[in-house]
Amino acid sequence: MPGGVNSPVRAFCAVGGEPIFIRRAYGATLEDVDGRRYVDFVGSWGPMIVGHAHPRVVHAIKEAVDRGTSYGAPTAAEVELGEVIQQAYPSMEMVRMTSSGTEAVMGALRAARGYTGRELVVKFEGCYHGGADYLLVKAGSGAATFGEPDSAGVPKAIANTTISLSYNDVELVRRLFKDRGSEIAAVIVEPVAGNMGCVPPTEGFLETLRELTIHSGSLLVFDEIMTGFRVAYGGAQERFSVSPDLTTLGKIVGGGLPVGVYGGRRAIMEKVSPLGPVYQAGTLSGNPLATAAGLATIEILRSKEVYVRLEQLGRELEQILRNAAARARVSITIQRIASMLTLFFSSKPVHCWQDAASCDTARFAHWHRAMLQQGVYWPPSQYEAAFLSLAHDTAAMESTKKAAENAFYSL
Ligand code: KE4
Repeated sequence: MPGGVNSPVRAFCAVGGEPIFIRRAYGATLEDVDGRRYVDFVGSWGPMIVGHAHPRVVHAIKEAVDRGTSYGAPTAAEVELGEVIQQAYPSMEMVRMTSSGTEAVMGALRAARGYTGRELVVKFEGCYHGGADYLLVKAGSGAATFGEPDSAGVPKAIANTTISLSYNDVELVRRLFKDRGSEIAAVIVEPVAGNMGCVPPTEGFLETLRELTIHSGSLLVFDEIMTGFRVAYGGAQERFSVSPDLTTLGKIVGGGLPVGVYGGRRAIMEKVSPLGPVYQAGTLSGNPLATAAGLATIEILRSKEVYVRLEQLGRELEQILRNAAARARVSITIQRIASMLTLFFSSKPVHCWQDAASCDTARFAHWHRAMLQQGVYWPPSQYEAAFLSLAHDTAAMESTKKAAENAFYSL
């Protein structure tokens, strides 16, 4: 396997050392193949918000597996999961399930292009929306010019269908829409960015995207694959009261099994095959085991106290890290929304990719190794978000506090 992994970030290239091979996980704990235990702040990159191997999730999967693993036919569970999603995300009048976030994003943007008859897609530097060619695109030479491929193998012609702007730069977006609004099929945005580290939207950013897309007949796509059921039960669109035309979900919605979802206004989704001309399909879409895990996970999240507890844990972790850094006189920035946060090795706030790129990644790598050696498994990249779960108990937070104090002193 390239790099010994099935997804690049797992290879620890950004922090050095060998990736840890995991044997099992439970609650907030990972156990590696040598029996060492870690407090887990990766949570499989977001899905494990109720903790690993939650008894109710395990039971739901065990119940489902005895009835078979896949039928390639509709099931009641898919409809039930669709209804639960619709209740939590009223903007998603119709939904389609896939097996990954990448596929959900591809489906959403193909629907947006099919519905508007336009081709141009706008994204933001530092936001990641999975592996579709036209989204592996970085900003072009001029601010609002066509994108440049951000990966080998992405044809220039494909990159030319995407423009990548600077996150939170309202003026730049306004200028692009003034010049080319009528060509834009969709703007896709992480409503709270997690893939350059946690970067919240500045006041008015999401509202401006909403206003400009309505005015120009373009569609607003919220990629809530990370923020969905994370920053609030109803995601960022509930937290910031901005309603997109299309939403993508993933991660938590599958409870750790492969589920992606896209959906939105009925008029748009009715363009999707077999109802309409926009083709999108998937052998394991709506898989019975994955929908069972997703339903069980969301069921646990439904109670209001859950997000009060996750906010408390987020605040506690933030305070632990701030105090430890201050005691060691290390200058950091922490940015957090609910139970997702990033510790930036930077003395200034991070509002966009340029800010994030100026962080001291060498210092982050040293700190990460020091935390790992003390049994804390932090995301192995400065440009990722860390995640808390309902399973992070007092003992987990206490050992994190000790590890952080030592790790900052070791810098
Ligand atoms: P997947 O295809 O990996 O299920 O989802 C892609 C995706 C789409 N949109 C957002 C906002 C995402 O965060 C992701 C995937 N996130 C990364 C973590 N930064 C997954 C980890 C990995 O790539 O291994």
